[in-house]
Amino acid sequence: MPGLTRHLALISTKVMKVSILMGSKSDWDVMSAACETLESFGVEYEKKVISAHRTPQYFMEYMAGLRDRGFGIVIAGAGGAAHLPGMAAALTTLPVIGIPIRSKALNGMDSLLSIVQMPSGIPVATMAIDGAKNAALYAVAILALQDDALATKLAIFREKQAEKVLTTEL
Ligand code: AIR
Repeated sequence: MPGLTRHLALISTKVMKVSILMGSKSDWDVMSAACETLESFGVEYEKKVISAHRTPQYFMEYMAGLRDRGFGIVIAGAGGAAHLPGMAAALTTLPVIGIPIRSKALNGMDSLLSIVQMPSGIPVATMAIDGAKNAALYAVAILALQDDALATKLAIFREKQAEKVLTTEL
């Protein structure tokens, strides 16, 4: 393995995994963007349907083992009375990023307010309604604090994005 590649590979071993949770399979259309984005950065993740209301016991057991299994961040998407991100944050000291999923009845305002209005002491970094891509980018930014190779990938992503705007012709 050439010197630089070997060096980058060694740095990359420090990257922790991301746990992607969603309250229902019906959230997958939105949440898949988080998976695709993490894949494009080469960040390992696990995806899982888990519900604070429908599978409370399993949820608690799953959260208890996360840190020991090498996870560094939780991304949790849920709709309606969306307790998943807040409860996830209560059950781990890992950073939790919440995604309010657009609901039919209230267009996602219920999800947004359920997730964003966390009482003091247990924070959830709340994204926009259906903001799964940004959740993944935020996770990448956190992981990049300890990973130079990932930080470079993020900088390249930003450059390409800016280039796209600057070269837009109408
Ligand atoms: N949900 C599931 N358990 C607790 C909550 N808040 C959410 C899901 C989904 C919505 O309920 O995250 O957005 C509707 O789920 P379903 O399974 O009825 O389609």
